[in-house]
Amino acid sequence: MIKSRILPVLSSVLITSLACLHAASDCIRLDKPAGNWMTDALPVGNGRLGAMLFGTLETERVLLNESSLWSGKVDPGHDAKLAAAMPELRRLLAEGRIQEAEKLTKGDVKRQHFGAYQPLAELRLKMAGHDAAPTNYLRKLDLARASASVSYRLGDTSYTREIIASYPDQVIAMRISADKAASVSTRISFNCVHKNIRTSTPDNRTLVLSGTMPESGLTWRARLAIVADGGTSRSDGSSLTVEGADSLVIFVAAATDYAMEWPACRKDRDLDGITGKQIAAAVAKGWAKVNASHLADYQPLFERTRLVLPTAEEKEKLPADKRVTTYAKSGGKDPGLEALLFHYGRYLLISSSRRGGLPANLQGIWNGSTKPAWDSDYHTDINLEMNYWASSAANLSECVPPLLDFLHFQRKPGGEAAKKYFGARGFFMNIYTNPWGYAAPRWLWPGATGWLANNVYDEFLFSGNQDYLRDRAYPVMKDAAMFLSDLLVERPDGRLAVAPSLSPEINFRYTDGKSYRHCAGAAIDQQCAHDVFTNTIEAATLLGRDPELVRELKGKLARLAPPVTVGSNGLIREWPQDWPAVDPHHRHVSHLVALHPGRMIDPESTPEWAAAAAKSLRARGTNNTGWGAAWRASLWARLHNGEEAHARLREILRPCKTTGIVYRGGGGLYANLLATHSPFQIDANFGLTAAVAEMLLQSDQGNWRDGFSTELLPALPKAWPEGSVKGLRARGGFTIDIEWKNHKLTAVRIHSSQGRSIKLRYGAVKRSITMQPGQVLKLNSELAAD
Ligand code: FUC
Repeated sequence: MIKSRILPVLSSVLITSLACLHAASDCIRLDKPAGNWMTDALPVGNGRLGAMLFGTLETERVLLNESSLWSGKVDPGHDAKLAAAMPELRRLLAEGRIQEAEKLTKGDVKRQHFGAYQPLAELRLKMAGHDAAPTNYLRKLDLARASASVSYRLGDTSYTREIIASYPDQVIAMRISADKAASVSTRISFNCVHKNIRTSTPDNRTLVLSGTMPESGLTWRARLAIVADGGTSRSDGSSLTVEGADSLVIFVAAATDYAMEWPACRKDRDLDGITGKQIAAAVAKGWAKVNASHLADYQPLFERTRLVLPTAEEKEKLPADKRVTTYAKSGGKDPGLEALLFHYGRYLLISSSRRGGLPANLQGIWNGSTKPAWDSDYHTDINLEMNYWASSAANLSECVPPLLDFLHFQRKPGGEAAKKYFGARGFFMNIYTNPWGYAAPRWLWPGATGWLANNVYDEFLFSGNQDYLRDRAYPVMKDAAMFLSDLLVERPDGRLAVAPSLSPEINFRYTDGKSYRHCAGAAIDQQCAHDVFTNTIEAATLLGRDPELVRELKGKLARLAPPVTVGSNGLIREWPQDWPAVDPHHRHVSHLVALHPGRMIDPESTPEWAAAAAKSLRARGTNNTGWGAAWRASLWARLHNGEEAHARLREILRPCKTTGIVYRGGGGLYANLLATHSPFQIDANFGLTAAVAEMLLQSDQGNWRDGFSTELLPALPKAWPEGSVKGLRARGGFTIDIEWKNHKLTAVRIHSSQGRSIKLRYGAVKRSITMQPGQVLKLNSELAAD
């Protein structure tokens, strides 16, 4: 034990000086206009409203999104035959009669009105006098200010367009300015691909677009207002025209009548009133104050975590697409780009997931297509989970509420499905779902609720916020635990296994040489059940709740078929027997949930499992899709293998050349640094941030009562000889800053919000420290007080 020293928080910030020197590293620069929203346009968002700036000269295009604008409608998808067959199906699986059971899984679950996440409209600005070729063209996304901009020179006039999405004011705001008076003339309109729309211009400064989605009747509104400095403005029913202004500000508000309320999923809302108020308030405040409120809201979130990986200055000035190409060609020699992507993941999460909106979907909130890949939905077999891995470790609790709201909502349709199909308590979530609460078991995979419940418990372990645990996380955990408890069947050996069960999206080759999917007790489901039972027992005990459930779960845990087993080939078993994978290089590595994000496998406490996990990862191959690479980076980090983790990051940091769906060998980045599967799928942006955090700090071993072992720089790759990170979180309510040089730790700063004990570890050096709430400690490379 070392003696602790209380230091004032502000005076002991180690890293700020370094961070200030690296302002350029916060920018994604591009040297040409966007041709395509997906690959080139620059995203801003306030959690609910998203916008993408094209920076096109003559006709500026800004793609607009609202997080609840979905096609489709509530779709029960009921299949009475499957529901009736379920008891028999579960019995056959329990007895290991795979072939007979598989036949009963071929039900007829409907998926007729699932819908897809929709773009709202495009804002178009037809700029007068913009037909010449520009000079000094620069398009830039400034992560530190959460603003996208384009600047260029035409003749002797310099122009700038800047766009932000404000959370406090709930508007998108855009400012167009020039360095010569009366140079801003433009015609403003909405370009919208939806049917059932209507445009109106109630006055010369207001443009309104109204729409109704055909299947659900969901109504929506986009309201735009302009504030011109000088010049004149007029309207014609579908556009506004500004002539000769010195500068121009455009505010856009948007809303739908969607509500996360089951079963209606809609609520009477005065959309004109809501958007009208938002616009009036923004107009009254003006650009400067709206921007100031935006920065006051955004910057504390963004700035609380800062990673510095020194890099050659000239690299920071490269256009992002060239920078990625240079990185890939040089075999990864630009740590600053990796740091930029770490920050980009945080930026994107702050921009796509704030209280009051839906959680970040497969594309966050940025979609320009009526038929986006995988409907830009919520996939629960890795994607939704991965979207929220970074929120805990990379210090963004404020981004978690939409996920909790969504899960609370899903408890209702999912509760009906649990009862109807499985006769179970709790709730079921299909492998994909939507804001319409789609909960029909198209896939007979019951692990989603457990996996997501473990995600949200993890947020408590990091923050230590007991109100959050009691009111938000625990009800979800309890329902998930009861659901998986009720799904257990007894195998002939007396052990309990989840049934029906499968390993998402991958089949096994059974003894008859044929491909099957369903079994009792696939590894992922046993692992999710083990973790959700353990976590629920821990949480219920802490909260003094549900003693009977605790007894039940303890009993089930004692009889649970082992969640982690090693097969005769030395790999972690994915199914209960040594059945080989039909596709041994499949992108999903579901059987390794126990290593990450789970906490069962660890190089020190379970070395044999860790060796089998490493072997399993190698066997699955490299050259992965975006999220596949990001997950593997976190998995290798947990195995303390910084080189493999870094190699997986490098798989993400390469140019992506296609916008089509690629299942194998996909991945990479577009010019706007959005990650791809391909096509664009935001999980790898978030997953990369989580993986980098995991490489620098790990606190997975331990529990809330006894504290967590917290490992500094557990998977530092050779490519990062020097650097610093500020504001990463460790389980137990700690925030940690780390500096290193020549691959060695040089300084640590720890802040405790809860005043608990922490077992610190750097290589062979270990120290246990008990801290007071609010205490800050500075330690040296020997983990001694500095
Ligand atoms: C899962 C993955 C796919 C894709 C989709 C959105 O189904 O297997 O690769 O990421 O989600």
